[in-house]
Amino acid sequence: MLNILPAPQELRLLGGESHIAGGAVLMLSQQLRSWAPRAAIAVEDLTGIDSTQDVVVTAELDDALPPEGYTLLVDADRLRLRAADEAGAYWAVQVLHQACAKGKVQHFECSDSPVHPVRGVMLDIARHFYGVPDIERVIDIASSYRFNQLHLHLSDDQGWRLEIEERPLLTQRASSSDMSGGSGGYLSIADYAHLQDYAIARHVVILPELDFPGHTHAALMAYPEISPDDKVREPYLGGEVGFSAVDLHSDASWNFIEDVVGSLARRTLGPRIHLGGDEALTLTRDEYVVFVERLGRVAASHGKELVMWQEAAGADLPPGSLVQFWDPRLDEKHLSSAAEDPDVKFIASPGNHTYLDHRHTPGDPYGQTWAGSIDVRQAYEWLPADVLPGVPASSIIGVEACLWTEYVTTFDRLTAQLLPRLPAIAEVAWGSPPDWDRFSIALAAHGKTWEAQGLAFHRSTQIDW
Ligand code: TNX
Repeated sequence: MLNILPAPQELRLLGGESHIAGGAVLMLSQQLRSWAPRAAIAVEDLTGIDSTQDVVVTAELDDALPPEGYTLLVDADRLRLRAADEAGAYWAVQVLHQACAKGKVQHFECSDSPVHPVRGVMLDIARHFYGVPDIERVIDIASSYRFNQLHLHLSDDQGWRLEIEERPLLTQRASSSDMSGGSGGYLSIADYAHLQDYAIARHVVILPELDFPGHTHAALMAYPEISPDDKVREPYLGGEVGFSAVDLHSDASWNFIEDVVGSLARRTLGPRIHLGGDEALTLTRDEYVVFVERLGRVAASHGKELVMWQEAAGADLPPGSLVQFWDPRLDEKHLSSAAEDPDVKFIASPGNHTYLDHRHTPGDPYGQTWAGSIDVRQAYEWLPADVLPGVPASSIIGVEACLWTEYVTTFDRLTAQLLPRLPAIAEVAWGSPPDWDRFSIALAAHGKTWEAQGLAFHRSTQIDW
């Protein structure tokens, strides 16, 4: 067994195994350097046991392969990597890392590419703040499972977590608390730039989210002129949703939105920004649609594609917009009408399979329950096209796992919510051939790696650890 997660589309063991020669690692890194520099750096961590090498090492760009695709061949005489692009080479190196154990690698051949171009992990740093070192570790975990997007939920009722030069009171007044009475925090402009570079080096793009028009208590606290009532607000430490909204029509609100969206767009390297749109429960549907359509025009005017939560389906969003499905309880008709627009594509984050803030089992002491409990098999056994009502598979370009942090108070609890379920969602996102038995054996092997790395994880009784 090679225990690669997510499993490649095709993988064949060839029998036999080799030591990994330091010379071969060096050669591979040199060959990658000119066309896949990040993969070249990542390969250097594969520690060879000696400096000799008698295998022929090749690493070549092959544009006949599908996007992010790669092939690998490792046998007694050859170490051959081919990739469609830089990302494909990087993923191939991640696979090599997983295939190498204690300086040895079993001989194998594999050919692989992802089904979904967008494979995301969402982290809420608004309810509880997690800073640069923690986010870096989440990026490391995500990219080892070939996720290519980290969605950061940066604002909510409980805190505003990104410095915006034009609106300094956001972080001065609305970032220093969290839901546990802690002192919160925020990402400075330099932190945000650093994290994007860190992520890009691992072929992960950051998708930043500022949530509008609801989930805005913290913003209203910092800038009361954007509220519908000018009330002075205190930090909100509770876990209710849907009670806050900016004034929908005032110039003050739209100047604010222009400032923060403009700043976010200018500082974001990736092609997309997420502007929320969930649970705006104080608005009528008509008010909501008018608001998000204007919000979409603001995003477009700053040259970014828009991602919005599912409630925005059915509104007239700019071409290239993505709608993120999350709540299987919501009205289906907006989704299916959005699906008729060929310009609108979908990300699948069904609450009952991908919401990693949920309990693993009903008896867990922490975690949400509104979508039931989600054990690792529930996170594994689903198909995007089966869970998005009225949306054809061809319109679903992404899968994202979401970690909201109302109940996530420490980094250990954070990883114990992610693991072992994240690799299950990685397989759905990558589109690996489903096989629970194969997956559960591989997952047990990964548990040993997490242990060695000091990563807390949930010991699901569904896995023979
Ligand atoms: C719904 S999902 C929310 C979040 C909560 C989450 C808890 C979504 C778009 N909104 O505000 O944190 O449920 O599971």
